[in-house]
Parts: sequence; structure tokens; C-alpha cells
Amino acid sequence: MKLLGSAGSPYARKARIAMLEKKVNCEFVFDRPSEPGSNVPKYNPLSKVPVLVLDDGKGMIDSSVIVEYFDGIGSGPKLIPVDFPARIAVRQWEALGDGIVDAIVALTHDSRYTENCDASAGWYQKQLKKIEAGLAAAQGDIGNHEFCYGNAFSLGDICVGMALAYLDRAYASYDWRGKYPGLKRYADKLFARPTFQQSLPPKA
Ligand SMILES: N[C@@H](CCC(=O)N[C@@H](CS)C(=O)NCC(=O)O)C(=O)O
Repeated sequence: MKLLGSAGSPYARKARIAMLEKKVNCEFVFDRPSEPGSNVPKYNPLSKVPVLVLDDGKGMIDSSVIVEYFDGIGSGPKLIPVDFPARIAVRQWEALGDGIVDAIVALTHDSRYTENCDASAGWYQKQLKKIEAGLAAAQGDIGNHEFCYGNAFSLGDICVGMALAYLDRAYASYDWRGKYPGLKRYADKLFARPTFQQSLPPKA
């Protein structure tokens, strides 16, 4: 099995952290779909990463599906709880983390975006509002806890963590640690986790 992902993709990192947490025997291969010669389109008709190449040569797509697959075949504690209400709560955290990432991508990939562009412009404020409301909601709900949900690490922590880490990579001028000190406290511990360290992308 091979997990294909580009160095900067937050969704690829989400799947990679899940793979490491669940001790799945799978190789992570850097592959950028936009580059000529990329193998991604062979396995994902949408040409996006992550994509998991299974031993029978078939591709499995979307980080959410891949994480659930790793959670099913890997060892160690569940990333997605079995109990229904807990499962839905963790999936909500996944949706929040992924949604913050979507807004960061929409803001920073807009052709008008530069570090010095007009931050009062409507297109900028629209995405910034989503990012800030998402961060405020995460900070409020996490409070002083170590994890998003309950007393254990879960997929929710992977998703909120990869969103915060992606802010550092794609939107480095944004001082989320200063604005959301509760998230800084939470992330300091989360980022020190071995699987977050092992999946650190090479510098942009
Ligand atoms: N919902 C997908 C999103 C994947 C996604 O948007 N990947 C981006 C990189 S972060 C990508 O491959 N973009 C290339 C493209 O859209 O052409 C998932 O969770 O896997």
C-alpha cells in the first residue's frame, strides 16, 4: 500500500498522521498532482491528494474515507469512536477542522492574495470570517481540555491540528497564537506528539 500526497497538502497530512497513529504498514510517497508525470490522476479521477494505492492497484480517495480505512485495519485506540453519539461528535470536529482548511485554501489560493494585499476587501473578509469563527468555536469548546472530544486523542485532534499547522504554512502572517491563546496551549502539546513531528512537511 502507498499513500500519495504532496508536501504541503493538509489533507494528505491528515491521512498520514492517521496512518502513523494506527501503525499501518504503508509507505508515504510525495506526489504533487499538478506536476507532469504525477501518478495521482491514475488513481484519483479528481486528481487530488491524498490518494491511497491499495495492494490490488486500486485507488481509494478522500482523506475522510482513507482515515476510516486506516482506523479499521490498524492497531491501537480508535480514532473514530464506535459509539454513535461519540462518533458524530468526532465527525463534527473533523468537519470543523476541514472547513477551516477549506477557508484558508480559498483565501490564500485566490489570485489576489499576497501578504500585503488589501485585507479589508470583501473576498478576503469573507474567508477570514470563516477562519476566525471556526477558531473561536474550537477554542471555546476545547477550553482547558487536552483533546477535542473526551479524554482521548481522536480524528478531531488530527483535523484541528492540521488546520492550525496549515495556518502556519499557508498564512504565516496570521497571528492565531496571539488571538487564540487557548488554541496555542492546546497546539503546543498536540504538535509535540510523535506523529505530528514525523509528518512535518519540508519547509515551503
Ligand atoms: N476532500 C478532499 C480534499 C483534497 C484536496 O483538496 N486536496 C488538494 C491538496 S490539499 C489537492 O490535491 N488539490 C489539487 C487540485 O485540486 O487539483 C480530501 O479530504 O481528501
